Amino acid sequence: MQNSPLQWFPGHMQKAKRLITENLSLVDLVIELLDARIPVSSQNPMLQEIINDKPRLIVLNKADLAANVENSLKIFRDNNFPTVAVDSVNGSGIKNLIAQAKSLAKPKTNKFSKHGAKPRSARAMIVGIPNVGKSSLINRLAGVNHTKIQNKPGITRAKQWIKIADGLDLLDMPGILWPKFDDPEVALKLSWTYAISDEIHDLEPTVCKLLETLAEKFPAGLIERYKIEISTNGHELLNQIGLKRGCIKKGGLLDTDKALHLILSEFRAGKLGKVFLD
Ligand SMILES: Nc1nc2c(ncn2[C@@H]2O[C@H](COP(=O)(O)OP(=O)(O)OP(=O)(O)O)[C@@H](O)[C@H]2O)c(=O)[nH]1
Ligand SMILES: [Mg+2]
Repeated sequence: MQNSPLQWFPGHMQKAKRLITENLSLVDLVIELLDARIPVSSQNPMLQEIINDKPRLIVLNKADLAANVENSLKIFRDNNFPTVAVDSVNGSGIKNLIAQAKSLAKPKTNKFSKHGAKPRSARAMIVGIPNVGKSSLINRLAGVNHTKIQNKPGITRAKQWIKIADGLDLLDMPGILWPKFDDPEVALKLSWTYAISDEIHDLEPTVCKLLETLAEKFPAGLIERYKIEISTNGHELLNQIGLKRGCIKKGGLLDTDKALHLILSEFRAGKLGKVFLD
């Protein structure tokens, strides 16, 4: 069982922090990977403190699944955080990411170009909460599938430098940061997007709340996918979807478990439309 709040007791947080701190001295900048659907909720509360004055590039990943991406970019940039949006699976935004990373490292790399020598490559490391797409981004940047990827939180392992482009090297060991567990609203969003694993919470209230939120903010996706009547009651929505999609037990009763998993997996795959939940 990876990535439960139990895994992240204070000793583990200290260890995660230490691993990042150790690598920090090796890099010129930190790439902070966030989920574009929940760019605030997917931030680690202590990152700023951990990386201190090291240049930071914010990357809004899974932009293909997110609404309001331009607005999110604007908010971060207006607050003086260099920020780009990417889709690590299909590769959109990656060129811009590389350019921005190199540019942020310039003050450091240029120091080595005195006397006309070629500046050394910029060095970066990726950090982010579980399942945000760290391995996918590394693979996309590296252009080869040598990092283990799986849609399950907490499986990243490895360590070496990868040459990404002319002038950019990446540490092939992302920093795994703990998600925000304290605020129940935030924890809910992290469960929906699978930064917190399904085994450790009760799926029914989680999914009902997701359906209520989607019905309120993004009803078109629900209607288009399931051809249901929009309601403000999550159980009512769950029931309608389950029955429509044949999640039925003997005797015609709703197979709740099957319906819950179906909805979560379709939501996470973007089949209910692009969303913004922060
Ligand atoms: N649609 C979409 N899916 C993505 C994107 N990036 C990653 N994913 C998916 O998100 C899931 C998690 O990706 P990983 O790259 O394994 O995430 P990670 O941060 O390395 O996860 P851990 O190592 O478990 O902490 C996988 O199913 C990926 O295919 C993206 O930009 N768009
Ligand atoms: Mg990984």
